[in-house]
Amino acid sequence: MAGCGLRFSLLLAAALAGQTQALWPWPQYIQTSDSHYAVFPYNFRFQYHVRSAAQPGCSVLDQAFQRYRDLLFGSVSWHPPTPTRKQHAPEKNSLVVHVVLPGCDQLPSLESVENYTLVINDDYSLLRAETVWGALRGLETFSQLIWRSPEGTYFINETKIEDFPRFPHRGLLLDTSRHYLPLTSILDTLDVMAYNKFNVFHWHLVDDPSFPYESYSFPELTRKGSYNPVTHVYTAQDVKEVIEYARLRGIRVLAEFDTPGHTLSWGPGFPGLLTPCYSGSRPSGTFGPVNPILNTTYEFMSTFFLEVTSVFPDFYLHLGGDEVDFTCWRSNPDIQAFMKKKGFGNDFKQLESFYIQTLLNIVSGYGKGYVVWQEVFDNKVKVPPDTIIHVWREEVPVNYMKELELVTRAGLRTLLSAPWYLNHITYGPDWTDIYMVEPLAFEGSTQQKALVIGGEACMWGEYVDSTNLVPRLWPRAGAVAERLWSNESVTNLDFASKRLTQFRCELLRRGVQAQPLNIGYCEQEFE
Ligand code: CP6
Repeated sequence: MAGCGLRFSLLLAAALAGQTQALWPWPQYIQTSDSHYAVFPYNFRFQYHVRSAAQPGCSVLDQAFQRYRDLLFGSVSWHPPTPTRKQHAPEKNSLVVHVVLPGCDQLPSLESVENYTLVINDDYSLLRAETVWGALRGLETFSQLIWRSPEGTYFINETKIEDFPRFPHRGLLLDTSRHYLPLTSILDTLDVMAYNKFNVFHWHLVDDPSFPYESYSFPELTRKGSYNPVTHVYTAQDVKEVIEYARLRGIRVLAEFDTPGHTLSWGPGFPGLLTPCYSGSRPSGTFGPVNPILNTTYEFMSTFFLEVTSVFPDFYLHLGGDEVDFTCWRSNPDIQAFMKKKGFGNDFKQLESFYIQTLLNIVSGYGKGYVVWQEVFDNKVKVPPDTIIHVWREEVPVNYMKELELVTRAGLRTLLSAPWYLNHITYGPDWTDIYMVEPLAFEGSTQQKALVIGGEACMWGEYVDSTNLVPRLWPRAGAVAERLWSNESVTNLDFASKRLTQFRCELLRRGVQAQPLNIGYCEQEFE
């Protein structure tokens, strides 16, 4: 990386002089020049290279070509302008796309290769990628390179980009339990995720307040657990639509069904599932976490997760395991007796471990991998070595950097979210703290650092619904997106600030109500 600093500062100067279009996230390697080409919408087309493994009929790329054409030039039929001045720049009338491996009908995965090379020069304009997923990333970059002169002519500069993600898991969590998010909010979010090169939608589907997931094995869960079983549910068709919409954008859907805590909404639809809390010697009428001492609980979980396994095709499921409150378990005499029988003493972490271990066995029996919140590791649950530990706590029991050190020292893979809570807002430019996090700034070997597979921005839903989701997400989530995609040397705040401000204006132009970063204006406001 010795040459990186110099290359970077030269580009910085060029970008600030307004010669380079603002790219977000910043690519790994880029070389540009002042010479540019005109792009005429009525002439321009995306083309498959003759030797590309993907050809017309490839759903992922055919549809991406259409989307990017619409984004760039508008979807209304385009009339050639009468040029007021003679156009001196040579013309580029196509982008040739060459994909090496077939796979248009597959799903993206943690192992997907997203590398691409984009070359725009006198001889050709070529996007080359190993996979369709890499081609999607390259198309997004291509769309960010095109700029428009005040007269309305489109241009693209001579450019060479070689790009790849720093981390393979770049996620965004939406919580659809605290507030129901309409399907359109989710789909719109997937679009903007793709603009930011995010590749995992972590769907925190259900939680204490509501159960909007429509279960076909246990329809009562939805009927009794959703805010409204007609209007506030995700039907099987909705879920299919989300998964396909995400796939077409190279985004995985990581479904979370959080247990044994955060499950109050499951109770009414499956009586007996939750632990009855006691007040003195009598049930108080309130309920706690899933009851871990009953066979019926595990029978239920077997059936429920068999369904979930077939509905969500990603290899991974998120099984939660966070914030289990022991008060209710402690109050219940049956649980106390079970603890005694098992020799757990007074250590409820062992009971929690018993539950989680049994659940993990069920789910791994279905051939799935899993992600769990960090408490599962903190509470010393014996987990299979391929478990992914999701770090979310900032300071407790240890600082999150220390937690990454401990998890990776145990040889487990990990995801970082602790510094990336987008639902937390403060006055002022609060994206910079998010941006300046260095995920590998912990004590550890190279092997340990390689176990950090990425991270996720989280939008918990207590104070967020479809009215404020978009401006709260964008462009702030972009700070996480760049941290997870770009080279670790990309940390200059002035450079980031200029590009993110411009990217936010581009989001407005694309119809995303992204909030301002600071004082200023965009050319295309309020469209
Ligand atoms: N809901 C669930 C939440 C949180 C978690 N799990 C949460 C709590 C505190 C903060 C951030 C998130 N709202 N189910 C923890 C992963 Cl600061």
